[in-house]
Amino acid sequence: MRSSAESQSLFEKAQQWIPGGVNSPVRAFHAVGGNPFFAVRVSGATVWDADGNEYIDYVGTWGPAILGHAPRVVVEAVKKAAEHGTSFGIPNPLEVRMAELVVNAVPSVEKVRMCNSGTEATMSAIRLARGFTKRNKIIKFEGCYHGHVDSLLVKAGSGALTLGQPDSAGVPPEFTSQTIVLPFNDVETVRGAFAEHGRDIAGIILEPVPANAGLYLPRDGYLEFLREITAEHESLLIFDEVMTGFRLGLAGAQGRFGIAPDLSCFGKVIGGGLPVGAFGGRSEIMDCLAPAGPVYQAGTLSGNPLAMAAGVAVLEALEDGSVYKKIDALGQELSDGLAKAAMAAGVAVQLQRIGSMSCCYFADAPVYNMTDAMQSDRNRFGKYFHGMLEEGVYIAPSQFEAGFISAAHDEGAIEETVAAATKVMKTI
Ligand code: KE4
Repeated sequence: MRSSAESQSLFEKAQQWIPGGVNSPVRAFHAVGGNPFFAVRVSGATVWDADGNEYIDYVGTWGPAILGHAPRVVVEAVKKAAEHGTSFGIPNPLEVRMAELVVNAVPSVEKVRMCNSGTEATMSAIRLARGFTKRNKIIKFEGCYHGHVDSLLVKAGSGALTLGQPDSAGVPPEFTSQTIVLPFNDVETVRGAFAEHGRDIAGIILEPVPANAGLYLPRDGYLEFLREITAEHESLLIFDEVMTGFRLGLAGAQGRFGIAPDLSCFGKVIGGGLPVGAFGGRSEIMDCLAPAGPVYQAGTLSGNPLAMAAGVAVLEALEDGSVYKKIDALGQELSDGLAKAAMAAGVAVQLQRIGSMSCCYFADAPVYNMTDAMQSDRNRFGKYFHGMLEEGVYIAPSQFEAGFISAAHDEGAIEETVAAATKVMKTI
């Protein structure tokens, strides 16, 4: 049995001063039961907790750690940048280099604005879409999570779904009255929404690969359909690539699926683990942003030199594409191994994967939307989570999250993980 005395003591103290003892809900283990461990160090594919336990980490700080934790290139870049100051609030060369890297990597992005989180990125992209089109309605999809933006916290995914609170307290109905929520992967309801509201729909925002209700893929032709119907009605197609951006390839999901959205949101990977978000798109849209245009958006720490240094180091390390080849191959191996483990134990699972992102649903049928995902056996998932933790493997503490492989994972880690799953699946 893993020792947890120090983490327990820290959690008791944390709960005195931090709501729920955590600074982000999904970390609290509510979906899987028990109390969270407290991390004290991460490196490569490993996390160490306050009691000295170590785990192979498949959460990767929820996506940013694509090179693994604390990669030398990032640590050195941040150290060097810190010697020159931690914040300027003045334009700096690193911001220009970051913008150049993003624009060169993502063909649909001609200009990009940095901010400090994925939430800020999607919130700003929505405002920009409304300002550019002079329309108000936004379509989002059940189970997609775009950060804690008031108008998008409606049937959201991730922690909102995990906590069974798809709609959040504190959001007045007026704030969501312009949000149309539809099932993902369903063409007819989108057609119906445009038939009813066509000229008032500013845009559609979606995760091109929804990974905040587990992970499911767009059905063949679905993204192309969204691209066509938004173009036909002069609405904007907004890809929330906070998770998939620079994770599924340099051009993210839009590169994999060959779709050019009008706006894209980024975060996670582009910050190398420091607080960063970004949104970008066609110049004619982006130039509506202050100070160039009438849509206001700002941030004290936007383009912060430390965050830019970390992000630039990561994107430059990804440029030759070798990391993607490695993590995609390891992703396939992991999914194949877990499928074998489940089969041997007679446990019904749906292993759903794209590149280095995956999810193991405890379900009998494939998952294509939030309704399907809700059929998964969350009780069994909780047992699996804790069983894997005991075996030294840390997966996301919720059925409604995705797992990530980094360039620091190797065959050995995958073999260890599959061996653990083979043992644990027999006990749940
Ligand atoms: P942040 O504000 O947390 O940086 O990004 C919000 C966001 C926006 N869009 C997508 C597709 C996202 O996945 C996220 C954040 N993802 C969650 C994990 N599913 C962050 C983890 C957390 O909330 O603690």
